[in-house]
Amino acid sequence: YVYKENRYSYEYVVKLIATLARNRHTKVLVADDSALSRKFVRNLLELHLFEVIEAENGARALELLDAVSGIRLLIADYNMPGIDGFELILRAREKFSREEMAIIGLSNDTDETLTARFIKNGANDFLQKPFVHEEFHCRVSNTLESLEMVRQLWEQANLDYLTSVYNRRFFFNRFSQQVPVLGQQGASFSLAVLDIDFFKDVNDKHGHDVGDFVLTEFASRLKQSLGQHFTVARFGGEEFVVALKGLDGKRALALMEGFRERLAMEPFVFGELELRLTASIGIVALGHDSEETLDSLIKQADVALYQAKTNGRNRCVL
Ligand code: GH3
Ligand code: MG
Ligand code: MG
Ligand code: MG
Repeated sequence: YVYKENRYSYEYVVKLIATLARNRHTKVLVADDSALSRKFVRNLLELHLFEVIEAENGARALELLDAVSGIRLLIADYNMPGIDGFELILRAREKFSREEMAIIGLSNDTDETLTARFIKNGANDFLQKPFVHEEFHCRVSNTLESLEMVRQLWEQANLDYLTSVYNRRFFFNRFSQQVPVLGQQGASFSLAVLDIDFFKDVNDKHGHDVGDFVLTEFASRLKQSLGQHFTVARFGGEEFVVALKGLDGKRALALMEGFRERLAMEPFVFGELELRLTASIGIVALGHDSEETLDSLIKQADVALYQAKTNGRNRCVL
């Protein structure tokens, strides 16, 4: 219909359909004290199938950002009583990075410095009220498109391509500076290195596809078993590392023992195949007042892992 009526190019229409399909699951929070303005923006967004959430002031917007997960775009009016658009954006950016959420500022103020100020505070773009329908949609789709590109780049740089858990690069970025600080604070922190036992046999007997399936399933079981609180990374091959922030050696050992036992009990099912697999786990705890680094911790965990392997596999060594 759009194609015929507007004589858009075929490519444009294909892109539009893809965009609409994506928008359907995209949550947008509209923070504006004017009910009329909110309704206007809501209508424009709904025309393009976005899921719209409204906040009548800055404080409510912050509440909703906490309560509702997966908001991809915040449209924030500048003039609002209490927390205004600037403060809202500053506070929203403390919680949501540019990879997670885009922000567009709005105002009917004619102050020419507003655009720059909004963007300096963390907005991706700015729109002057009143705006026309077409401009609004161009800005929104450009902003979301670049958000998607940044997110994809971020994923390619930080996630393991096969299992989607974090990769080595992410793990080092997150923890190499933290470990010395945690050590000085005397905080509890443990690290576990896991290696699947006789994994090469899986590849040799059943092929690489089954090997890949096992790695993916192993990673997701590990993540599920540990919960959101701990960081799981694949360091390469069939070796995974877990950061157990807040856990001393004893508690880390108990947690990893639980995982190891469940792993050994529940076979991996791939079509007709039922594979029983075990893993060996090396654990190290950060000592109090230590001058440990992430590298030194990993080395020690590797030594413990080697012990677990030579002592007969399917065990944890602390
Ligand atoms: P051990 O109990 O001593 O750990 O023995 P193992 O067979 O698990 O260990 P080894 O290091 O000898 O073999 C690891 C194998 O993992 C060899 C390699 O081909 C395989 N591998 C590494 N990366 C991948 C991958 O991405 N996919 C698949 N399918 N296999 C992989
Ligand atoms: Mg206002
Ligand atoms: Mg192995
Ligand atoms: Mg290995």
